[in-house]
Amino acid sequence: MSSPPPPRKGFYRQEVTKTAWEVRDLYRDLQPVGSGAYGAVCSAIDSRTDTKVAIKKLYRPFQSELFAKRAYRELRLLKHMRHENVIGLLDVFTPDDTLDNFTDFYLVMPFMGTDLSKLMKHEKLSDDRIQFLVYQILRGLKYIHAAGIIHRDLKPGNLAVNEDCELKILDFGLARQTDSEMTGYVVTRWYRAPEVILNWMHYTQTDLDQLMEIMKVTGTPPPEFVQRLQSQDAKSYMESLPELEKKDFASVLKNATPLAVNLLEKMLVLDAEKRVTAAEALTHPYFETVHESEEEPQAQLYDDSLDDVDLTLDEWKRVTYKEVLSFKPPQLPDSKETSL
Ligand code: N58
Repeated sequence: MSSPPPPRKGFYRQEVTKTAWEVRDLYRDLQPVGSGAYGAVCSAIDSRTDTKVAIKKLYRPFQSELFAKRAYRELRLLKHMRHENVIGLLDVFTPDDTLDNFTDFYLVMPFMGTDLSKLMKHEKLSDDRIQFLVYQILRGLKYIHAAGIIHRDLKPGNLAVNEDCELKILDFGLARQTDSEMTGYVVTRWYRAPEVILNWMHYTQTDLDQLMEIMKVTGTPPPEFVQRLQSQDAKSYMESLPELEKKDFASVLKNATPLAVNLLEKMLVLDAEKRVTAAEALTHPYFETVHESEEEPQAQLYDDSLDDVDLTLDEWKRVTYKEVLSFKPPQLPDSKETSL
């Protein structure tokens, strides 16, 4: 048997939990942190800055057109994001030296130690921390929305947090949620927006139960809302419901401060067209004490024209390879020596 070719210059090979990783020399001390159907993640140290990074290796991204489209979209989305409160790319590389040999690529991003789901399990958050976290979520969302992107799976597990309580929105998406993981009294289904249930779900009992839980608080919507629904099934279901009145939020949210209740009344509106936007919510008096300058990095519109097209595997490879090679790293903070 012939031995495998040596690693590409500037790269080294290492086995991590039974898979071969081939990464740039500058990323040291690979440690597995998670895996799923779509890929695996390691932490590593970026030896240029001595900072911890997360490296995602996609699992056989070109095994099918569907995987390839997903991989391409993730790369494009991450390349686009440049905001403190949204995960962004520090680097992307492939150990493969030509387009013909292109089979793998690796995404490098800042390492985030925990997420809001874990944080909430371990400790009770103070009002001040909640305010700072919600402020950062809305700043990130405002940016994502300004780019024309909708996050359809915003939940505590997709809100990464570090030791300094700094938050970044991401989308782990390492595996698809199974139907059984979405059934019963489980948090995985609590964070679905009503419009996601009404527009994208298949009206299984679980989806409808969740929608009912929402409407027990928000009340059932007026007929003009039901008329606007796209699906006839959704319309018929909504028309079959008895009318429910909106609850008084202050009596549902007994521990929330009056300003927090007032903001939540505006955010938890069933009809997305009547709900406050992230940008509007940021101007709410609840944030008066954390609101810094209005100066925000302006989002460029994300070009999604390739997100919904069908390409052959070779075409997905070509466009993805081109995106890998054209990546320009964000400005590294100046080292003490060069900034003098
Ligand atoms: O977050 C992603 N991908 C991603 C982000 C987005 C939005 C938020 C811009 C819409 N879409 N998609 C597809 N990928 C990703 C997330 C987490 C890890 C790896 C990749 S793992 C990790 C990251 C940082 N620290 C620790 C672990």
